Formats: sequence, structure tokens, C-alpha cells
Amino acid sequence: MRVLVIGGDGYCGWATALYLSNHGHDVGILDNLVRRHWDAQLQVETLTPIAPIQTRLQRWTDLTGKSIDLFVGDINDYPFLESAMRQFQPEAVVHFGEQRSAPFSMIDREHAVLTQVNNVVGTLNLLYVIRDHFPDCHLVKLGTMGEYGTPNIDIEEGYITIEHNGRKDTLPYPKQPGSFYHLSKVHDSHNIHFACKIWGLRATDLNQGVVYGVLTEETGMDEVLINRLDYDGVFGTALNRFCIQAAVDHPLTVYGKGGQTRAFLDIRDTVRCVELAVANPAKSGEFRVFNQFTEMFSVGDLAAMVKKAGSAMGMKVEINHLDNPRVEAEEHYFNAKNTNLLDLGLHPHYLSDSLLDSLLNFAVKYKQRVDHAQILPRVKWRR
Ligand code: NAD
Ligand code: USQ
Repeated sequence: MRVLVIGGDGYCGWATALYLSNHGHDVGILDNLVRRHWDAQLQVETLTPIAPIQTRLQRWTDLTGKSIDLFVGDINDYPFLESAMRQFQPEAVVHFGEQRSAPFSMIDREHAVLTQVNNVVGTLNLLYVIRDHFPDCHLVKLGTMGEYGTPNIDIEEGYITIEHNGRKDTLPYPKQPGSFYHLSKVHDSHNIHFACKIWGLRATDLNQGVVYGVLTEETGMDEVLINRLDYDGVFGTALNRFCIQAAVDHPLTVYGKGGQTRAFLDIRDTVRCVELAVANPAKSGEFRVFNQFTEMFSVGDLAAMVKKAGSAMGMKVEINHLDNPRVEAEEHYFNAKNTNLLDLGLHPHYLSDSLLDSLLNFAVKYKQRVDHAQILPRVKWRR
């Protein structure tokens, strides 16, 4: 299939573009490289030395004989997006191209506005190009499990059947997101759902949990193909951060009580889930939602697992409970469904000692690149 990966220079997008290319799809990457610019503005760098996108793609071709088309530009620039899509002629578009950090969106008004304009307007532009030029194209959009928040009932996949005053209906599952970033995903979901309804578009919203890990079969083929691995207080995410903290003898930064439970998955499952969604398109007019994760953990449990794995490797790992910079429940019920992708054939890579070992070893290999001043969280939700 011809698949355009928007955000293909990023963490999930790069791994996915290579995976799809390796599995026989004709792949294009569209990215405005703004994430590299935000890193520079924040004066942070990924743990890993990532090569420029053109160098990465050249190495991919040299190694495999496969080529990936590149379109450098912003999906908020409608004429650019329209022309790139018309050139590439996608049968599916996988949309990763958003500002994805909750803390980044909570820095100040400018960052909240930037996040919501970038994400909501970009997605809206994409919906219009699809409507006008590729009405049959399947939109596979990265959403987030954080759209649901932490309700005191089970989380379904996108929809819930409710009986009220003797009547019954299946309705979008209630949304209680926890940052202006997570809110942007909710706004996207509503816009995509509406576009499917009024224009008959086909879309899958992948409500993804927190991704961990760095190696996939493809990104591990060569140092030049190495993926980004963020550890800083703005873009770094829980388990990846904990492993890198352990590697540099920094106490693990559990926010508050650590009972915050989230859905997680290995990056090797991210790429497979996207392939499954692409290979099994939504029907015309259908807005389909998959919860894309494999396991649920509290951040306190994750820290304890990293401490155990690190200790077994001879590291001295301490766990710190910091004042929580966020506003979120620290002890709560959390039970989410994830059967749709399993039914399509996902065989999960569950979090194991061997994965923790490999991630810790990876972190040790690049630990001289860590800037300790970037580890503690600096962005606070409260005014
Ligand atoms: P990332 O920041 O590594 O990659 C995002 C890419 O999109 C970057 O290369 C960036 O330059 C590009 N981009 C951003 N705005 C753009 C625009 N307007 N036009 C063109 N390109 C643009 O992020 P990631 O971790 O790979 O996340 C990808 C997607 O997956 C996001 O939508 C995110 O919300 C979602 N997601 C990520 C995680 C995670 O743990 N990383 C978990 C759940 C969902
Ligand atoms: N946390 C800590 N210590 C840390 C970092 C985080 O205790 O050092 C806690 C946070 O307070 C939160 C949980 O861990 O309760 C998850 O935080 P995170 O930074 O790992 O992830 P989050 O902000 O939710 O965002 C990440 C991605 C985002 C994606 C989301 C999926 O950046 O793009 O949408 O995970 S989900 O969490 O399911 O919404």
C-alpha cells in the first residue's frame, strides 16, 4: 500500500516508516522537523545522536535497496500539504505529526496555543485534503489513552453503551484529559468523527498509551538509523526516563505518591499496531477507535521494576517521590479494554526483564550525552 507517514522523523513515526517500508509498503515521510527545533529551543538533546533525516533515508536505501519519499514541510501550510499529498497519492495516511508533550503544552499561554493550533489545525487541514482529493484514503490518526483520563469505571474502546431514563444509545466515551496537549487530541477526535459522519471519510483513532523502548528490527540495523530517546523533563516519558536516570545514578523521579496508573506499550508493538490498522481499513463513514496498549502499570510499580533490574546489573538505584508538578489523581481505579488490536492479530511484547536490561544497557552506552540539569521537571500545572 502507499502509506504517507506524517511526523516520520519523530520517535514513533521513524520506527513506523522503516517498519512499513521493510514490510513491502511504499512509504513517504512528511515532517517539518519542528521537533528538532523545539529541542534546540529547550536546549535539550535526545539521549541518542540522531542523524539528519536525509542521511537517515540515504542509509536506509543503501542498506535495503528500498527508498522512502521525503516531503519537508508543515501540515498547517495547506498548499504544501495538498501538493505533497497529490504528488504521493496515498492510500493510507498515518498521522503522528503533532506536538506531543503534556508538559510542553503547560509551559505558558504561548505553548498551549502553539500545541492546540499545531495539532487541531494540522489535522483539520488533513481532513480537507482527504475530502477533496482522496475521499477513499484511510486516515490512521495517533490519539492517546490520556483522552479518557482516569474515570472510576472501565474504559471502553472509544464508545460506551448507556441506558438513561429507559432509553439506550452507544455514545462517544466521556473524555477527561489532563493537559492542554491531551485536550488537543480530544478536539482532533471530535473533528475526525464529524468529518467521517458528514463526508463519509474512513478513519481509525489509535488511542495509544505511553510508549517505551528504542530498538526495533529496522532502527537497530545501523547506528545512522538510530531512533530518538528523550529523557528530559519536558519530552521524556516515564519508563524511558527511569531507565536513563538509573544509568546515570540519578534518583528515579516518581511524581507524588506514584499510584498514577497508565497504559503502556513497547515501540515494537507501536509499529505493528499501525500496520494492522493500515491493513484493515475502517469502512467509509466509520470513525473507529482502538486502544493501543498492551499492559497497565502504576509509575510506582515501574520505578520498582527499574530499581530491581538496575540492581541486578550492579547499579545503585534510588527512588524519589517528588512533589507532583502535575494536577492528576495519584491513587485511582484504571482498567481499560484493548481487544480490538489483539483481535486483528497483535502479539504483544510484554515488559520483561530482558527488555529492561536492554534499555538500561542502551542508556549506559550513551550516558555521557545526558545533561543532568534537564532531568528534574520544571513545568508546573498549578499557577
Ligand atoms: P515526536 O515529537 O518524536 O514526533 C512528532 C513528529 O511530528 C516530529 O518529527 C515533528 O517534527 C513532527 N511534526 C509536529 N508538528 C508537525 C507539523 N505541523 N507538520 C509536520 N510535522 C510535524 O513524537 P512521538 O513520540 O513520535 O509521537 C508521535 C504521535 O504519537 C503524537 O501524535 C503523539 O501524540 C502520539 N503518542 C505518542 C506517545 C509516546 O509515548 N511517545 C504515546 C501516545 C501517543
Ligand atoms: N511521571 C512520573 N515521573 C516522571 C515522568 C512522568 O511520575 O519522571 C508520571 C506522570 O505524572 C504521569 C505518568 O507518569 O502520571 C505519565 O507521564 P508521561 O510523561 O510518561 O506521559 P504523558 O505525559 O501522559 O504523555 C506521554 C506522551 C504523549 C502520550 C501519552 C500517552 O508524551 O504523547 O499521548 O504519553 S497517555 O499517558 O496514555 O495519555
